[in-house]
Amino acid sequence: MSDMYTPKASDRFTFGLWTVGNIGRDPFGDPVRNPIDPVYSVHKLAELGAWGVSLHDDDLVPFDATPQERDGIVREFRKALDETGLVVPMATTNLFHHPIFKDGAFTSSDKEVRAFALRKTMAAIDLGVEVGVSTYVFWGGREGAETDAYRNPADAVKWFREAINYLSEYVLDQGYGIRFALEPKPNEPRGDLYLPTVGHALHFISTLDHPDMVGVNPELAHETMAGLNFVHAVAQALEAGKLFHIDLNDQQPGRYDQDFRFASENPKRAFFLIKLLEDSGYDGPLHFDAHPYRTEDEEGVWAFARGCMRSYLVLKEKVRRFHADPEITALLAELRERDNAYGGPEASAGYTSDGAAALRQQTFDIEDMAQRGRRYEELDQLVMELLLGAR
Ligand code: GLT
Ligand code: MN
Ligand code: MN
Repeated sequence: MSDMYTPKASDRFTFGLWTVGNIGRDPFGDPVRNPIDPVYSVHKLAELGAWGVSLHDDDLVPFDATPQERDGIVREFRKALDETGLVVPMATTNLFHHPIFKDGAFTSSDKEVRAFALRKTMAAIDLGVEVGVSTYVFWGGREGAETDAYRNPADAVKWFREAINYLSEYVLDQGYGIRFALEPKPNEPRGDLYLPTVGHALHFISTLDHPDMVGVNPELAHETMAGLNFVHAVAQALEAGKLFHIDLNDQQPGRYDQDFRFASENPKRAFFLIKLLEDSGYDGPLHFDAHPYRTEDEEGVWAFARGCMRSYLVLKEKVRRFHADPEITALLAELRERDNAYGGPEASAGYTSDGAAALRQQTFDIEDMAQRGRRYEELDQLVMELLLGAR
């Protein structure tokens, strides 16, 4: 069956190999699904209408593979990409699974571990470039602590910076022409992670040697875990020109990292997110970093993947209808007209001492300003009725 919500390559949907390949292990239970061969995932995702896949080095090439094994695996994988037309816009390093990273990778207190993490990442960047990536993600899953009794957290930030600076130079030295995207998360698997939110990451980027090469990869679940509004985080990243990539999924606040199917928990938030992305002209990958429920077999995995993409397209259509809805557009126009009626001195004109003097002299009708209703109840209800299918 195909309808207007059937995804196609031009929709730019991508999935991590680790998402559809998630075997449903959790801290309390063993895997419930068999591992899926990346080559098979590539074919299945292409069939479902995805545009690309992303990967950790270890998703494709096992940690202990020999160079010959590695080359064979990469050859087969590239063959699958050629056959299907799927692309790999993003890759990343697994710096969290192996026991050596138990106290961090770039921020490990152990200097030798920090050096190994750097070398592993260089090799993973080489692999990413070999499969055609343009963005390289850094998620510091183990970059954090349960206790601050030993490591000074400021040293951790410094080591993190040194690693990103080093790897930026590596990329420049190799002439790779790729960009980095930092992915914040407040906690899990560590008690607390460094660079916990998009805001922290944005400031950190401004302290780097090559800030232009580095942006963010915000994840809906992660900001939501921190109790924050993901749409606002993405807006700030966009406004700073730093939205290099995005991880779409869903999440209830105050829970473990649920990584639910996109829009399955809070479709209204997802609607405002899509509205922001589409209205801003974001043209990067729409990357799903979510997991099928642990209850699912393989069929459920593909239903999950299809569901992520369909929900995006359904809500994108709602965004189109929002902009075309006569009642909504009339209300917006009315509000805007009144909001912009003021013609006196203001911040957008920039500061001049004459302007500031004029502002001091400006007469404001405080009573009238205080009385103005915002009509957001009306507007939000129109949005709700649109989402609920009543208009
Ligand atoms: C891991 C994490 C994700 C990150 C991935 C990239 S791995 O699944 O939960 O949020 O994006 O390292
Ligand atoms: Mn993620
Ligand atoms: Mn997550």
